[in-house]
Amino acid sequence: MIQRKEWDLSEYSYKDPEDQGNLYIGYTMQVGSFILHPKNITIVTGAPRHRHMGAVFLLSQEAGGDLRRRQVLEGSQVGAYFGSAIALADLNNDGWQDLLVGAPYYFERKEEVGGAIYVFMNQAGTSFPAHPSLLLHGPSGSAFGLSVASIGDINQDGFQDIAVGAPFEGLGKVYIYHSSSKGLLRQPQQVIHGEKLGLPGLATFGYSLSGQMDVDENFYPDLLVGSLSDHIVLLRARPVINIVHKTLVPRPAVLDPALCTATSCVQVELCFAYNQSAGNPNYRRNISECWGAA
Ligand SMILES: [Ca+2]
Ligand SMILES: [Ca+2]
Repeated sequence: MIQRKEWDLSEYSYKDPEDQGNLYIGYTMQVGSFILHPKNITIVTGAPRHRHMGAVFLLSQEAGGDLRRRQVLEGSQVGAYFGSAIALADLNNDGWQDLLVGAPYYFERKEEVGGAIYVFMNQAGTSFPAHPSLLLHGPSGSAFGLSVASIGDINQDGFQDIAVGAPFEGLGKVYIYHSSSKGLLRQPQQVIHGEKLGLPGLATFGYSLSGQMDVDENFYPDLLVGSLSDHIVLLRARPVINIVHKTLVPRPAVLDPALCTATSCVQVELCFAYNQSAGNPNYRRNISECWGAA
């Protein structure tokens, strides 16, 4: 690994003590703090051919340019390509980054399962459990988990949300999951179907994902979805609006056609106010509207 600093390059290398070769370490990679240390960064990298089952390596930087192996999370099925997609997100909001690992070729023949996401909850920076706390599956042949991304808090409830691609399910689907203080919720909150986007030629929708950017500046993070068919789709998160007061007052309350004029028969006054969770503590906007119509 080469890390660019301000003016120079720092080179760190990892030498596998078992030297198996061809494990494809570095196939995908995430770097951050609050993984195994509050300040020091941990490198999380997938090796989908490790012992034919796949693995995710957690490495720390050591003095002298070495990367030290801190933990290895291993896949559970030959050929599932465990570790070919990874994402970090603090799902339960305890301050520590949790880990999601894709295994898109996982299958269970009898249950018609194809593709999996393993969810590993961080044990307060000490380590990750060897077995996932939650295993999500897609349908047969979907390659569910070929992509996974942390997409920010799209519903502004204080918990990070996750997108998972299943690019071979029909024209491709993207599953949106919310989380809570207990971690990721098992049932998807939303499934976005490539078929319903009405884009001619679209296929393999959800092959890649990139989240957390607010491109339209409405304080909600948006999501980019890639494909192999020359399409990139931008999905913009909509604001969550709560109507807090509303009144509807017709005058007169009882209509008398004899009192109608040529231009007016009844007057209606509609008033309402709403608030909007914007996720930005500096965002303040009081909006109230009042209309009268005759
Ligand atoms: Ca956490
Ligand atoms: Ca959320």
